Amino acid sequence: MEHNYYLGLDLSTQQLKGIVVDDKLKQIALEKVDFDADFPAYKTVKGVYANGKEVQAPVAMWLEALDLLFTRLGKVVDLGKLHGVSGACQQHGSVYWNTKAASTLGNLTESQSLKDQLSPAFAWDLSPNWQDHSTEQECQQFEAAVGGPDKLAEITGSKAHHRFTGPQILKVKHKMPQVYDATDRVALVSSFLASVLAGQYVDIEVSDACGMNLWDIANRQLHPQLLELFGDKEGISQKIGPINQATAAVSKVSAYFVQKYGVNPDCAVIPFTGDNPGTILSLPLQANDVIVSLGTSTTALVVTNNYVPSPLYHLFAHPVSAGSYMGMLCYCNGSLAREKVRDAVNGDNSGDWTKFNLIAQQAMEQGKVLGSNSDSECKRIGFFFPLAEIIPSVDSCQHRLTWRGDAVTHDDWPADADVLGILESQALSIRYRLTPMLTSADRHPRRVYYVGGASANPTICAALTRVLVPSGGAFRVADMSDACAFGAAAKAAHSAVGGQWEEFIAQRTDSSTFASVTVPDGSRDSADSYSEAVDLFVRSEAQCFKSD
Ligand code: ADP
Ligand code: XUL
Repeated sequence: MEHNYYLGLDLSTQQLKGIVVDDKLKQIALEKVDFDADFPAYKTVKGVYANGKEVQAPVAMWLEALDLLFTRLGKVVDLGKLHGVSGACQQHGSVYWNTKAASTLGNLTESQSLKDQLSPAFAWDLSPNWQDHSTEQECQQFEAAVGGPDKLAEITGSKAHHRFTGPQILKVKHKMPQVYDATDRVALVSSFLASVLAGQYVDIEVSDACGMNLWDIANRQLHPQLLELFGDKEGISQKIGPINQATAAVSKVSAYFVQKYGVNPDCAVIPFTGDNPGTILSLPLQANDVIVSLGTSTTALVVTNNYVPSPLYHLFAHPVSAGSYMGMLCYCNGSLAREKVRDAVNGDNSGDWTKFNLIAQQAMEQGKVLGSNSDSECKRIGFFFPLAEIIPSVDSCQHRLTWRGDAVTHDDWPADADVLGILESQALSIRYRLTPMLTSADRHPRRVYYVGGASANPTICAALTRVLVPSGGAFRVADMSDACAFGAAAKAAHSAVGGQWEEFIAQRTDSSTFASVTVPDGSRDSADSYSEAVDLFVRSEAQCFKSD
């Protein structure tokens, strides 16, 4: 049988990636364009220009990258079989189209490059990147406009963040009024790329819109008081355009790609989303499932039906399932903090995890919880933040608390206790923050999937799993480096057949490739050894971080 193909694009900070899959989501091709290496003329460093607090990327480079990616894909795959394209792009970035854009997009000719044709269609040749943190003044205005960070988080799913698009657009209005005035449409990186593929403006997609600090999630509208900040509510609403909640195709692909690269003229463009929402589309997640990314930093993504916003994390509308959400917890201190403990117990810088794992394994086999067995009065909770932390929002610090009943002392631990201490503390913070978002009867996650560097370590994953107590098991997923491009390809393929997303992705995932996480025997005396530990964790946070 002839298979249709679907393309998922990932326009990230350093590269543009394309994955082609068939309708069973089997990978057919993967090609990449590396911005620094493929386009040295732009002189970007890791894909951006960093100048103090401002971090920006040249939009023309992305256009060149798109032409190059299609050239590369065309060499390895029959693009005539492409029936759909979607994307998952770096979040928060914005692209400023001018009044020439709509007609230029609609009249692209194959005889010239995208860059040559579209460069005159921008009011600004740069796009602020998510690493930009130059919008302090605008962030304060956003929070003040609605009554503070809690209120802004309640409305938009996040408190004000420097990188979020609303404050970034407002800064453009303040600092470059001529750019703002010349702007016909402000796109997110996702809707910008979709628009080039479609040869017409494509609306901003709802999940990615939640990274703007402008979208009122419950009332499904741009929030009027926040729009007021721009002086002209009508004007800014028109520049942003409608927010699209549809998963269906928004158009056919532009004739440019048909004529130049042989893309099937029936190839549909399906709304593009952000890279984090794209990531949750790469695994067979259901409500209450969690991805824990154990990279340099720790990120936890949860699929939830409960909208429980907090200034400490982010909530986004789900990119496919209406009425569902994605919660995102971003911690600064992840692997680096664990490495410090590892080096301390090793007494050297060998980078070997053997001793760290052995100590953790023994503690788990002995059924230790908070550093001691259940009959002991003494319980240890530590905070290991060699870098300033986001959750909670505190400067670099370290605390080791020992509780005996209600009495607490500081810093009387043996060094080895840091091993279980850091793993418990990292997991308890995730557990405490996830619980309100979970709708399962036991308020536990269904499944937990570990990804990223430290997911290679079964002992670390077991220790975290012991705290998180998922009812449906925990799994280590080997390689998620292409997850958001794959998630976008899956979104495109799903759009062609429709139906329930969870069923679609589950039927097309080979779960036998996931490694099951086994928690050592000693931990099984009770199904949830940590239920009481959460309270003590919260009290410990209050002790150490009084203002939070
Ligand atoms: P990034 O988030 O920068 O993409 P990775 O996902 O590659 O990084 O994660 C890198 C981290 O993974 C390293 O800092 C290292 O501490 C951790 N890591 C890699 N292998 C192991 C292991 N076997 N045990 C524990 N940690 C590991
Ligand atoms: C999320 C964020 C980053 C970018 C990376 O809020 O800023 O994850 O999406 O591309």
